[in-house]
Amino acid sequence: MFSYSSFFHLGMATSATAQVSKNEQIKLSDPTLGGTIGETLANPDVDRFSEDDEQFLKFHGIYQQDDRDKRKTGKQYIFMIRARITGGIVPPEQYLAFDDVSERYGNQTLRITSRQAFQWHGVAKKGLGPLMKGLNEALSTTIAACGDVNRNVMAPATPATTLLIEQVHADSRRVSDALLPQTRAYHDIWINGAPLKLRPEEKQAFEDPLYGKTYLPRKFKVAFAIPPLNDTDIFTNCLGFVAITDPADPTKLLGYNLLAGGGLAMSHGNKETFPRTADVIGFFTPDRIVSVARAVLTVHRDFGDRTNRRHARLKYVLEDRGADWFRSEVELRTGFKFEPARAAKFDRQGDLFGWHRQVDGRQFLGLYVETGRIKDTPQRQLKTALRRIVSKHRVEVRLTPSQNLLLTNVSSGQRDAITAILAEHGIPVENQAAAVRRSSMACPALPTCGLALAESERVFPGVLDRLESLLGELGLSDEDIVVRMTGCPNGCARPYMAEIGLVGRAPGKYNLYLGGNEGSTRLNREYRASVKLDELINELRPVLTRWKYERQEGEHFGDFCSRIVLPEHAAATAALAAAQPIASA
Ligand code: SRM
Ligand code: SF4
Repeated sequence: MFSYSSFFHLGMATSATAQVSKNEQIKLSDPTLGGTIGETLANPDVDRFSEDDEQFLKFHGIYQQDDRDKRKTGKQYIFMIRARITGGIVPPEQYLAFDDVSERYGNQTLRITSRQAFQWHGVAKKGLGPLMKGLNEALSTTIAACGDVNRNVMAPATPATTLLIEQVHADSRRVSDALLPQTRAYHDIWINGAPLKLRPEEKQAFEDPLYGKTYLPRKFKVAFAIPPLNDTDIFTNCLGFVAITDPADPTKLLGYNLLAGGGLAMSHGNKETFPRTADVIGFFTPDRIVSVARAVLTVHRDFGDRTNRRHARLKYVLEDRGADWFRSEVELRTGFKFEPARAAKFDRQGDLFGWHRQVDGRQFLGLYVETGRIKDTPQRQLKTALRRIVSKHRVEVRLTPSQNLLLTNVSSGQRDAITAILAEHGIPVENQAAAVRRSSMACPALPTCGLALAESERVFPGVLDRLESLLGELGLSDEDIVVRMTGCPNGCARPYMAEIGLVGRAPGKYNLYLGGNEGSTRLNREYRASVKLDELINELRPVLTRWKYERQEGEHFGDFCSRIVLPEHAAATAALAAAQPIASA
């Protein structure tokens, strides 16, 4: 039988030891991933972890950051903690514990991420241990929420559509569990509070049964989707499972189409890095899902580039070696052949807002959360309202991949009381926000993200205000346009799939992308570079105006841009380039 770990020793990584990246050397120095985290945690005289421990901490779901607003007075270290919440499902007791630790040790906000998880920001070092303990006592975990491992597995959030969702969620948990790293360091440090005292050679002797000694060359992302709803942005994941149902019985899961090689990050000015949508590899039955997931992950483990972290994602393996090679490699590891992919069509994304009936007869409420940040403001006390609702009514919370939230499993007797609590805190359940707002996302960027080149979450509401008034002026207020903004080209809010994507280039400047589609199956393209924040709306005005007058019946903004605006733009750019030598001659 094929052994996952044996393959690793044949892989590219070990044969190229001389050139492997610094991160590879750090992982190899302590495959338990414990580093000296426990010792530093116990030392009250230091406010930060070493550079090596910073890398190990990521595997524990923790980022060492500093408040970039305060850099002028010297670095003030803070921590960001990310939970692992498969499919975004948060039972009521857990939600209350999450809220509690955010109040006590964080910055009094809870941040819903673009992968259905929660983040706590602004945690001081002395609060780190208690916060982690609080999360683990609530039977949650942060292990492998970050780092060169499989991250939070996404699955459709909305319980309204089909009974199939329960089966798909069960499979997402099986995959998530099967891809967890096995090191005991997490448990020893954060739960037992007593890191194992191992000698360096003992640490180096540890080998994870799936990941080997050096884990993956880079992060690995998995999502599930049930067509026609692409709420998990399935084509942007390293590994995607598309549920295929029996045409005669839509509640019967026949199997999954396997997608592989999606990923979004790029670097400005580096053409060797690019966003990529996943390839469709083939169909298989649900009983094989764990074996397929492990096989895809180990292909990444063994063939991913360990010398250059900018080229280390699975998408580059697919790009460089091709989907046919990849299929054969996965088949070799699973021991079965894929059937041809079954027909599957995605035609929409996003969430349902307001009250809806679940398939089991109960109800759920979709709530828009601006930039995913659950907080209290003078106008809207969303955090307090949710705490009150969950304490009193014990409803489940579901996080969506578009940074929104659902309150699920609500009985008809609870519905009016929940609506009333929300109203008391300034939150309507009908007409929660304009259509363009509800389809929007932004990444955190400044002041916490160390990689941000420009603002995102903090300026996004203002950008949406101006876009909303422009759409109003043009009589397009009811139009649903997917808008996403990030503070750098890493693409954490998946801007390259949006109808309008804004990507930070430098302080106050953004590249403007147009042309994503409703089903989120198509990448957009750059339309303007380095646009000043104040100029963004002026750039969009003529394009939106043309859309209003020239679109075909029912044509979405992204489709119009893809059909008309981008080809014209490409032709004009080519003409300009052709004219250049003449002009300079
Ligand atoms: Fe991300 C790094 C936030 C989803 C691509 N991402 C970061 C860090 C941890 C910055 C860092 O490394 O120091 C950001 C923390 C900021 C902060 O202060 O909170 C960060 N990423 C986020 C979140 C919170 C954005 C959000 O608005 O919700 C998302 C957390 C998801 C989760 O729960 O696991 C988040 N990041 C994504 C996505 C979207 C997705 O996965 O669906 C992407 C693009 C898809 C992809 O992976 O290709 C993404 N993040 C990156 C990258 C580029 C990776 C690469 O291939 O080069 C980095 C940088 C890195 O890893 O070196 C990054
Ligand atoms: Fe930070 Fe860039 Fe991700 Fe935004 S897109 S959170 S700026 S890494």
